[in-house]
Amino acid sequence: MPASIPPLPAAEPADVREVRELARTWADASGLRGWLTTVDHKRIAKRYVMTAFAFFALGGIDALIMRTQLLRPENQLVGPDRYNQLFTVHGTNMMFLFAVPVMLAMGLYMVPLLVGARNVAFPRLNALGYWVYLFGGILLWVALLSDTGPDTGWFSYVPLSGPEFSPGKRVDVWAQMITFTEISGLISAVEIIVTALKCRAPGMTLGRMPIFVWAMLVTAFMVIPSLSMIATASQMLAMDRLVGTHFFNVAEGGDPLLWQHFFWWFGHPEVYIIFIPATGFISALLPAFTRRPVFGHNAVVLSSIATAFLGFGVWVHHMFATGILQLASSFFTATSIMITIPTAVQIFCWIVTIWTGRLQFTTSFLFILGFFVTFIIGGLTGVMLASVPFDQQVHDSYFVVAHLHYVLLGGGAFPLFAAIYYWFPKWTGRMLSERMGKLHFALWLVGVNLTFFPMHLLGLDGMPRRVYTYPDGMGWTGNNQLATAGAYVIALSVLAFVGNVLWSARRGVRAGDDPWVSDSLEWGTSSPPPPYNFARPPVVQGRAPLWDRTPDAPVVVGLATDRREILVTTAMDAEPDHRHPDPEPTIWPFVAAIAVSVFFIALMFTPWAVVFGSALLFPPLVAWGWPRRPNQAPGVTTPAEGGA
Ligand code: HEM
Ligand SMILES: [Cu+2]
Repeated sequence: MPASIPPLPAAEPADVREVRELARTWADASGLRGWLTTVDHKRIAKRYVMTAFAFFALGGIDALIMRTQLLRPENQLVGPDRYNQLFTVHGTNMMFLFAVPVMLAMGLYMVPLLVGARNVAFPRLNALGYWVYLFGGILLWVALLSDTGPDTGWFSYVPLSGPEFSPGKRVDVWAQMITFTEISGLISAVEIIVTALKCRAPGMTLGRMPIFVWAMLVTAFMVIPSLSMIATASQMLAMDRLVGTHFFNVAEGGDPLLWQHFFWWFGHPEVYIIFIPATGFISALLPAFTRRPVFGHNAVVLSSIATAFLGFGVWVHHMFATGILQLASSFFTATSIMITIPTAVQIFCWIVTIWTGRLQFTTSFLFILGFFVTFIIGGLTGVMLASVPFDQQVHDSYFVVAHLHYVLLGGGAFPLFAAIYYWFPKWTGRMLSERMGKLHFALWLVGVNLTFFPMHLLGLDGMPRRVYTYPDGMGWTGNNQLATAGAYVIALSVLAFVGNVLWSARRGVRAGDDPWVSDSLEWGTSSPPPPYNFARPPVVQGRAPLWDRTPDAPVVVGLATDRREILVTTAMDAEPDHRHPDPEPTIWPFVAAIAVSVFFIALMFTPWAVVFGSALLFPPLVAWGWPRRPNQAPGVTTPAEGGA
């Protein structure tokens, strides 16, 4: 930590005329047209985050209905058929429409700012990703409201989800909505990988790349094999259901366990796709609230990478109850326990950072502390479940529901809220209210533990998961009442959060450009950032670019101001390589997303959709890539000038 922090921001202000021209070049059209055509990563990512939170709220209402149903034994609020749809849509929504997209969206917003870039690598593709995600999400919720909600659980095991036991369209909705969200997730991953590797500011060698960017890069590399696996598997399921293939049909030589392997080869890494960005938030935030760099930078980065590799080697721990070979069970127990090692290394590094830091007890920091408590409980029950004899006992019981929520809420939602309190001033120029924030935190901490802790006991008492009611006299009533009360406390806490966001966005204290006196580049431009992020991209001199900056720090000059242009740098050392034109706003990704939606939704009804859906998709793709006249697409790739 520097003794005195050099004046900010060094990357600004460039010459007034230059800035005015940049503002004109990077401006979106006004009104609805601008809204539909924008390719600004910040606008798109903000939309992603807000949409994901809307899905979180819907999933929360769904959970409240389930918890209200389970308040009393023999309750009749919802029947078994509706309850099946409720838990399936809740789980599917929370995983596919909330947790993964919100994490990737945080990356899409913050990675370009943290590496000093003007935009993500492929801005139009990014826009397509958002629209496809939105339409897929709407499909799921419209289906639930019209009594066609998927009802075979968020992992849709065959043979239950096959054509024989699940006729009708419910499972087709599930299979197609998976495809929608996975297209969008894969797009986000490509954006993040290329932006992190090719668009870093000069001087930001890989060794100096912020831990958060590492975390997003590692996550993106996990997304590619795992989400493409589930997208493929869900299409295989759809084909079994719609055109009579037999991938999973035993009678015709297929194999239902194959589905489970496919699903969990995606499903376990998915947990890390949620958790690793969250670890990135913690590493990004701690320096501001402990006033020191994160202890063990290299160890934390290497642990993320190790987690990613090991994360693909544990999937069979979800299948211990299927009668696989004992040797296989032992192997996957070992890997599952092993994967706690890199996570523990990270947690110890953070504890040292906190131990030796000068602490600032902001709401953000409280959420980080809450993460430690909650996530560690989930981690410990995870180690218990990794042991086969224990898992055999509590498989498919409420113990598992308790475990998975402790991990997902502790390891995902707590750090996410911390990050939102930290970056909200970056996005809006205003602070979130600390008083409301502390109320939100207190209710959240109490609510989460009150809801999910009793579920451990219910599970040990033998209460199965996915049951719409239970008989009196099982001894389950008291703990169910606690859990339901907790769910309402969580709802209050979310209301406090939403109220805080709505109020603070308009009335909050003005933040200034760098309210936390942070170390990383995103705070080196104005808050909120201009559409082009940095008038003159900075040149990085150390791991904590703002703290390490000398007063005479150089900046990048020579990028065009009269047309959109970004600087491409080399992957390892971030040396200026060439200037690259950045595409203009366009409507075609939006139109293409509509065509994709018609394609996949019609596919639930007829295989001919492949033919006419492709025909429909062709024109927008052609228009999207149509070359523009030379004077509109200047300087294809010219060598960089200036630079450092
Ligand atoms: C915010 C408060 C939440 C509450 C009160 C809640 C409550 C519930 C309830 C009651 C169930 C059904 C249990 C059963 O009948 O077996 C459930 C299942 C589930 N929840 Fe949540 N949940 C919440 C948040 C989340 C979040 C944020 C995620 C993911 C990030 C999540 C992921 C899941 C999954 C994957 C299932 C399993 C669905 C299935 O059995 O197919 N939940 N939750
Ligand atoms: Cu797992």
